[in-house]
Amino acid sequence: MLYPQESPSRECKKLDGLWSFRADFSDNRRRGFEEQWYRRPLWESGPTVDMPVPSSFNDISQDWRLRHFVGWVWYEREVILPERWTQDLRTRVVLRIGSAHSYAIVWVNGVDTLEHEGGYLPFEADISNLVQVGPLPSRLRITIAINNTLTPTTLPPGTIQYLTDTSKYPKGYFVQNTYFDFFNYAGLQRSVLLYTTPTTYIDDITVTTSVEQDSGLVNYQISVKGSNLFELEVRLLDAENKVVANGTGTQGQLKVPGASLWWPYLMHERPAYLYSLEVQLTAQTSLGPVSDFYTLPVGIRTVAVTKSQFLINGKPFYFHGVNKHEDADIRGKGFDWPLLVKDFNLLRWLGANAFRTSHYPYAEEVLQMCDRYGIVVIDECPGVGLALPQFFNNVSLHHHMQVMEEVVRRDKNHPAVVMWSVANEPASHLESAGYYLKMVIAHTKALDPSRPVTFVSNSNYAADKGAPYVDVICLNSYYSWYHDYGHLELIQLQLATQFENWYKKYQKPIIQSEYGAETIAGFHQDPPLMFTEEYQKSLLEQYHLGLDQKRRKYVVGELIWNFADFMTEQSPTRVLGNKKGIFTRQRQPKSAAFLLRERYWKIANETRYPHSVAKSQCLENSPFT
Ligand code: GCB
Repeated sequence: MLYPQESPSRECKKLDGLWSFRADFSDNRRRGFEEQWYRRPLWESGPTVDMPVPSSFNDISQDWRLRHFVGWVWYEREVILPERWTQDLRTRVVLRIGSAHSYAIVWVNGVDTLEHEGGYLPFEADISNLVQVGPLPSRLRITIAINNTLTPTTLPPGTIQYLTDTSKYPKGYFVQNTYFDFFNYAGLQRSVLLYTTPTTYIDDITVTTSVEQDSGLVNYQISVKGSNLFELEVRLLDAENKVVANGTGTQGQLKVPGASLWWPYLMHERPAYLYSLEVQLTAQTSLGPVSDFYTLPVGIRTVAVTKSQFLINGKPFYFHGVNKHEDADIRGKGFDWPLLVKDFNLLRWLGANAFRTSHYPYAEEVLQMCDRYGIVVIDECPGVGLALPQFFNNVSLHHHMQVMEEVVRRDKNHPAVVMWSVANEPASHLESAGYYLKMVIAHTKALDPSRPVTFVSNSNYAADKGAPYVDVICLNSYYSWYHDYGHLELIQLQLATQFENWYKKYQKPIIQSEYGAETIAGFHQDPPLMFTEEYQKSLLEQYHLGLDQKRRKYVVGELIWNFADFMTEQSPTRVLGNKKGIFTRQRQPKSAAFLLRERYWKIANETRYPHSVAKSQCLENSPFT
């Protein structure tokens, strides 16, 4: 699924802004369907409120019931289309929803148009038939019903628990149980937009790259829909807009002698080099000729895994980075440009070269920034909270595979994405989980043979049933936090044992994919005590000593938990959310951020190519120091 883009043949109309909104508070949450709220303007069925899009709906209003709402919410918006969209029958009009968590039904002018299961991923429908009827039906009413309920077969899974003791709970009382540690924000959290293409159009482009001696090879495959009578021209342009290779047809290989490779941030003096692949389609249709243009950024790079290394462009790559969440005050998981740019400025300040999209695929704009800034991504699907045996069933497995298809289809062309993660902390000691993970991983590898695949484990090395199928072992451990809390002196020993056991058994590179400590900004205590900034720093220091023992051997990365504080469900162990951030939720540094920054820049200077460049140069010359 190509990211919507303006071009000489395509127009985009973003529907960001205020939508009408109504949560269905009826007992069975189905009044909206019973009364068919999609048939008429939403306000005619009852009171509506203004709701910004993109945003989660939870933290916008003063109504506590909305913050914790479980069930169907309704969004509606009217749009006026330009005449050329509705009158020119060579134009195809598409409605695209960036994400709707977790199940969505879409009506256009009251007509059932589209359904989608799963949040965090885009879906779209050709609505030309609905808008190109009769004289000027240029006013369009879009209604979107979204259900945020998590069940044993959604991803992430959850359960609905009815509490039936009438001495404690009112009749019909239920709670949503989740098995992950972030707030289940919902709504239209990414942009909704309309875009056009010609009726014969470039439907998809798949690019893979390799390097042969001095040349970069760009393999492309283009899918065209709408007609079989077409021609395709392909041009590859360098960063100065000079054509460096060209081709024709639906597939081919472009050779770029002396190619500039895409390198991660701080790994090379010229990181994140991007070419542009310009695709031009010309076709004959019954209504006359049409053309379509699409430009895809392309980074030429290779990824490979050995028994003990993660290689990018044939050189050992060390992930020194973070885990993130899409999370901020008020907007929840709603996409926000200022937040995005601030986060990338912080990542670069920190000297981070990578992050994991814990625990779901992030907005496409995030990955585009990663391509442009050289921030390497472990792209994780929403396979989080697979904690109970009943979650490993065939329906879930089928859905999980479908989700991986959608993730790979959306993100396959990003050079920044170097590995897929199919799950976080599944109950991988179960036999059923072993089979399940084997199937999802095999499916993902078949979808994309060019990238390694992993899942993130917190199981014991001897018990884990999924590890045999991964390319890289990713381990979460919280020594001196959830185990032996307060005993910082045990971290090095326990970490060494963890690494040695796993490496001895599997002989695969290992990433410490999570470690960290809950820290309330402004809490201080020396000698360090839990929850203080000093304790977070000391815990990190102990981990770093342990990591350095194995760093040049087979440990290929460390990702702190977490980049920033983030919201969770309420619980006695969470103080307004998870506070393991090295930045606060408002993106201000805790003391640990400075410690990590010193470490990451030091590691960056040690692992930079070509080595002939003065080692301190990247630190000294960086505009971000
Ligand atoms: C984990 C989870 C992450 C949690 C974190 C914590 O292992 O992967 O989602 O937020 O621990 O802070 O407990």
